Amino acid sequence: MHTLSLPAHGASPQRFSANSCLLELPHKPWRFFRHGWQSWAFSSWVDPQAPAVPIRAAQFRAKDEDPLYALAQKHTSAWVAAVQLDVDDIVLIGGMDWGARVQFEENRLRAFYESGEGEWLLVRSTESEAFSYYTQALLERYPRSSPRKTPRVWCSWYSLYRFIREESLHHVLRELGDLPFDVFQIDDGWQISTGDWEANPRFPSGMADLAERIRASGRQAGLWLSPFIVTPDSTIYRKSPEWLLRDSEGKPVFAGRNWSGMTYALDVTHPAVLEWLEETIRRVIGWGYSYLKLDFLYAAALPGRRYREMPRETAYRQALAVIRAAAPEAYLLACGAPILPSLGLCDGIRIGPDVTPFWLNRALSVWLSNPNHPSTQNALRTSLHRLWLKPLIDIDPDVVYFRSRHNALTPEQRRWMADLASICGFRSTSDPPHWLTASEREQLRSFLEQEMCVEPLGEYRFRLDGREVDFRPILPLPSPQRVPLWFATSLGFLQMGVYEVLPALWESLRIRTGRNLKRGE
Ligand code: 9PG
Repeated sequence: MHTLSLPAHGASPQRFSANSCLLELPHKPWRFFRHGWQSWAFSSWVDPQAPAVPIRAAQFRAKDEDPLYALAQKHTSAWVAAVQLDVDDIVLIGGMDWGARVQFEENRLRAFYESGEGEWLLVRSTESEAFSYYTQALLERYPRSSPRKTPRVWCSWYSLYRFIREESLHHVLRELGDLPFDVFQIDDGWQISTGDWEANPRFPSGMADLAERIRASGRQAGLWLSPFIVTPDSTIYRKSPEWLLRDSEGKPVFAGRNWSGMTYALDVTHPAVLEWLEETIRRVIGWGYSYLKLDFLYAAALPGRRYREMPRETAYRQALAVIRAAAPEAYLLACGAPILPSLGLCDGIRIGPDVTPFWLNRALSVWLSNPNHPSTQNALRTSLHRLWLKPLIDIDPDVVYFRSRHNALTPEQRRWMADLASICGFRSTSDPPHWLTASEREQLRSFLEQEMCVEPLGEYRFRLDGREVDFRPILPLPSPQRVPLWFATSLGFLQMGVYEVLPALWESLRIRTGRNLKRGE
């Protein structure tokens, strides 16, 4: 155990190697900066004196948190943490290697690597300077993968959800007209099952045909895959059980429940899994897709027993490197991804949970103590605390809504989303043009065309083309409320059903019956 002494404010950053180290603080810090493990995981300044509150429903812990620390009493941060000692007085400790964690203990910080030694950076300065030292050090260690222009993306998820079919996508593709999107990305719902990455019967012409139509419209074709998880109905789960990651009792490692049901992690150190991964990626590239949204990536780094024993984030990194090698030219967007081990291999990364056509799912998020759960407020908060990643990788704060139809967000809330996307420089939406009024369509067009002049004004405030934007009111976590678990989950899923599932189902039905053609074209 390495004991650190508090650096002087403004002194040059210290770099050293250690397995674990302790830093005693001179007094109780005002705030603790907690960085979530994967894209969706809560990142924010928190009150270090208030205990860490675990997510109440276990079904969410595998998916929304690093399960190893999901029940920890201490605030636990992945790779980097910071404390605020005074005005403009921040102490940051950041791991440079995979598997670094920092915990807040009473009046000290305990930083450690899950296995072996690694390098650390320790600095005391203002918030922006401290993070920028860390970012610069990471940039030297993990240089950007060859720079590809950040594309403007139309993504099918946040309007059509799992109810996509080829006719609906053909229809949206036509009606996008000359809106300046670089990529048309097909999300979850095209595959036979999670694990069988072939077109399902709702795509009778096949995925290569769809890619061809997208490219003929002058855009790049994008496709969603979750290559490290499988569901029990998949061929892999049924026929190659040895490909699954196992826990200490030999049971498949649960990777969380999503829209396809219960998911399980693959053991990505198994040579047969790596071969299958390579072949799967080559196949979709061969169909004509050059933008891949790779989702639920954390599954490869879940704790478990592996075919080849190695630290879990190393296993993840090696599997991602196989994907990169199979798709050297493609734009790779990592989602649900452990942040640090994705650097240098992916082009972009999601930096917050999913947005929703409402501000907050109070039941699933506040009542279940799960600030990682999809909700626009959660997405904005976590993304705003990860802007320091921008020099390292394209940062995706998720799509922006322009529609007022099927949407409970206020114009001010939609403005915050668009402003954050402009600050990140990653622009995308899922709104089908026929869901937009004429003026909303114009807002979308200018959002896609504009290059905003962004001036940081300190503490989550910005000047955008001369207009001041203050994100501070949206940052605080709502105070926790105790509500029975069954009630919270029922109400939470009901809210998703009303705002997300029903409009998507309705749209899918309309397309099938051909009624869209009168209104939309
Ligand atoms: C597709 C989606 C979209 C989205 C991703 C990811 O069940 N869940 O709680 C749950 C949470 C997030 C989630 C999906 C399900 O989102 O971030 O953009 O691609 O998968 O399934």
